[in-house]
Amino acid sequence: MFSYSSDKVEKAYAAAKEVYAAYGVDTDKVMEEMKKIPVSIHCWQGDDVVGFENVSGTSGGGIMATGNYPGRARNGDELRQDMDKALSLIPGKSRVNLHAMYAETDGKKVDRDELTVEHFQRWIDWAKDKGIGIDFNPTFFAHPLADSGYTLSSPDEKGRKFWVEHGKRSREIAAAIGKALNSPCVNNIWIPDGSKDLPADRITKRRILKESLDEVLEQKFSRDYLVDAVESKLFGIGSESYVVGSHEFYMGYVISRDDVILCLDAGHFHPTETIADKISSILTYKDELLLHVSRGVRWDSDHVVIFNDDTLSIAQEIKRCNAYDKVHFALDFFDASINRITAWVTGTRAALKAIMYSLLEPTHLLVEAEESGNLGNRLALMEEFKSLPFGAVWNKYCADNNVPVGTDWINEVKKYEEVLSSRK
Ligand code: RNT
Ligand code: ZN
Repeated sequence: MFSYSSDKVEKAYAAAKEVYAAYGVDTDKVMEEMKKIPVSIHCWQGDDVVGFENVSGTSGGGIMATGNYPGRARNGDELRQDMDKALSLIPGKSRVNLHAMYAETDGKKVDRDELTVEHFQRWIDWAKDKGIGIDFNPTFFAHPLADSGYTLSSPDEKGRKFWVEHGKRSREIAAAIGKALNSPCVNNIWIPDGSKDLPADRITKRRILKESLDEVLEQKFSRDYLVDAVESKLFGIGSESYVVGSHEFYMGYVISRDDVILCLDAGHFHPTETIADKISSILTYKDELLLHVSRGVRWDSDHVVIFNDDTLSIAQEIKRCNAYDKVHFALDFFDASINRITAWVTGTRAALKAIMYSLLEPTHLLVEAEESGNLGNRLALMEEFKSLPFGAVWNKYCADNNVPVGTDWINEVKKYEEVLSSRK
């Protein structure tokens, strides 16, 4: 494989800088801007969404990690070790996204309605040490009380109460994390609730869900520590015919309250529907938005993110709306069939590339063509901009951030296979 010398990186960058400058884009400034746009990396790619609660089997709740690549992280230390490796191959400052199921309870059984921030202290210390932020998610699946298929929308009052309590505790934990790390923690509520076959009554559960969310979100926290989000879905495995928390449901919910934002997951819509065009609509009504950048492939909503048109148009939309300070960019995928570090690094580097590509776009020239009514030029420029020397700027950004340039990181993962293969 080809290894870039620093001389090559510098020379190519100097040439690229000149080209972009001619189009009115300052590449140095773009690299500075990149630093202010953290991508939130989900911990659950590292262990196939299993968690540390010693309940074996699949993740349940309408999602499923397939594959059996060796070396799945089995505890907090292994997961952090793996994330350390991945983070060392990803340029810039990322965030880390946790789920309540990654609580560390020292072998004690602590149910989800009993969790407190102390069960996440190791994560907090680790993140503090690295100077990164943490985001959080209550876990409303992989639990006996989720087996009915319903959690916050459950007509069974005992089950519902349990999940409401879990939701409340998760917000407390998230706010404490945000405070400890001095960076607002995004707490994202996603519930799997839904039904395989046609329900006779769709509305009762939606009404219950609204009530439950109101209860969970009742306590006020400082926006400096906590940002509340709700994530919609169209269908999942075993919830093909009905998902209580649909897009329309949560759109309505976030419009009805100022203090909760919407989460759009790229894999949660009709298979040919993309989320890029939704961004500007939502930002017309809301100041903030959470994205789960993922890749849907047929029935699966969670393939590893790649630098494709969908990912790119999401980034372009954020850039064109001038909204990188309003949109929380998180990743959500899990592939157990390939090296899990490779999955993290590929997906995150792809997302960062898309962000950088969008920042390097001479958008003002596109808008100028549009405003002057020259739509032929708008299209022509869009096409020509696709071959601007973006790769040279990306390589320079990696080099400046002391992470491998080009394909070099793949060797690092290869060396790390030794650690993975020792986990028998
Ligand atoms: C599931 C949602 C959700 C989960 C994670 C594990 O369809 O996308 O975000 O993937 O919470
Ligand atoms: Zn998601």
